[in-house]
Amino acid sequence: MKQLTKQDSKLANLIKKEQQRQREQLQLIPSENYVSKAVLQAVGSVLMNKYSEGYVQKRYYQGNVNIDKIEALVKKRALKLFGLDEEKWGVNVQPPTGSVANLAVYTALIKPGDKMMGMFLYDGGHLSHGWQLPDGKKVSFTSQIYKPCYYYVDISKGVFDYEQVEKQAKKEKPQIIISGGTAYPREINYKKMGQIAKKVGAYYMADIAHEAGLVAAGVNSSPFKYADIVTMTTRKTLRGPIGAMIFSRKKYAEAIDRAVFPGLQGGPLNHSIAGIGVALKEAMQSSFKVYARQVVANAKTLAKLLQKMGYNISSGGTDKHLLLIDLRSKNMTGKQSALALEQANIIVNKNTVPGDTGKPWNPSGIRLGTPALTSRGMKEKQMEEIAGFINHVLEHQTDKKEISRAAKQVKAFAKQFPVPGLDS
Ligand code: DSN
Repeated sequence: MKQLTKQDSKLANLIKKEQQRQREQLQLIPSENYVSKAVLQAVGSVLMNKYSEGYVQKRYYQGNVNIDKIEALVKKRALKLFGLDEEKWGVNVQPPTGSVANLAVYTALIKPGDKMMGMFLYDGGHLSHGWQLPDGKKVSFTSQIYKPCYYYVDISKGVFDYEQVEKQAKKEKPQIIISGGTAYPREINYKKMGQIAKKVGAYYMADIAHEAGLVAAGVNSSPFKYADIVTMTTRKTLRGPIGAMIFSRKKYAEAIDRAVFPGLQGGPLNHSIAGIGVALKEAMQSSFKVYARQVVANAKTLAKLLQKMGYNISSGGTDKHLLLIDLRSKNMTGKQSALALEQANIIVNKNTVPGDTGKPWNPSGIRLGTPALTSRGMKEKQMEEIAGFINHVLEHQTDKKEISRAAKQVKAFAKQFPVPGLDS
């Protein structure tokens, strides 16, 4: 940071403050992680100087000889990591985010006004799967273009009843069915979802943004056998930089490429694509499997411990990297609890829970995840300490003295664990 500090100390200082924050706080937002130094170097490279509209060997501008090789390599690695046959599957690595990737899929496969069926947001779905508020307000652009409908968890269990999902699909007759989202703690039955989509003549898109790293490591099941399209972001459990990928059966690949460029975007983020390539190589190592297994073991441990402390864990536990605490039985709110935890250096996000009666900006739950903590080398033993911190802060959330005492303890605890990309 020497050059930056000399040239722009204001910005350099803010970046240093963020580095400090990432060291001193416990990062439990399940969609966040720490990339390696190698990923940071690729993303901070001169690749960002180049415009590369188009695709490998089909660019609109000259000078893409190296970019072509990079994009081809990243695509090859992406297919290899998920065990896909290049003859049967295509992959587009250019979307800058998951929402853009999803929009590209809809643009390629369905028409404006067509129906999309996704997981209800309060039950763990995502904005880009056609979210509109229960009062009809079309919050996501996808719900303005397409007609959204949803499937729901069984409120008493917090899990999907696939017979109900099938009934709903038969009633709604959507053109595309989407699984995945941001806050469903259980594995999705991809086989069942694929069968339901087939029965109603819909495309099946599995959005595995959250689970991508766990699927790659074989720790969670894979949707590729059953889905027409699989989308994912690269920054979550896959531990890459911000970016996204769209995997599609070969017959849809050309339409999807056209939808990404020139349909929705111009020049791709070459630096980010290279960073994704580095992360994909890292994810092929046996150490990544160990990491992914530990992510899930940590989440299960945290869920069990919090349950023992009297918290209502949505669906009774987790199969993956995230858990959702329904705070209604404790007479706590998501917003207040997340703020108190932040003051104590524990970073989570407020979240809606199944059957939520609160508002999205003050919902009844908080969402916790273990990918970032695990990247810092934390294991079950540390989850015990963290569960203790969380419980203590939640129980004393209006007690300023207790919160500031906890903040000091959490900071000292966090600083013992190196942050990848910064300290290792
Ligand atoms: N913002 C992401 C998450 O936190 O789950 C989803 O896009």
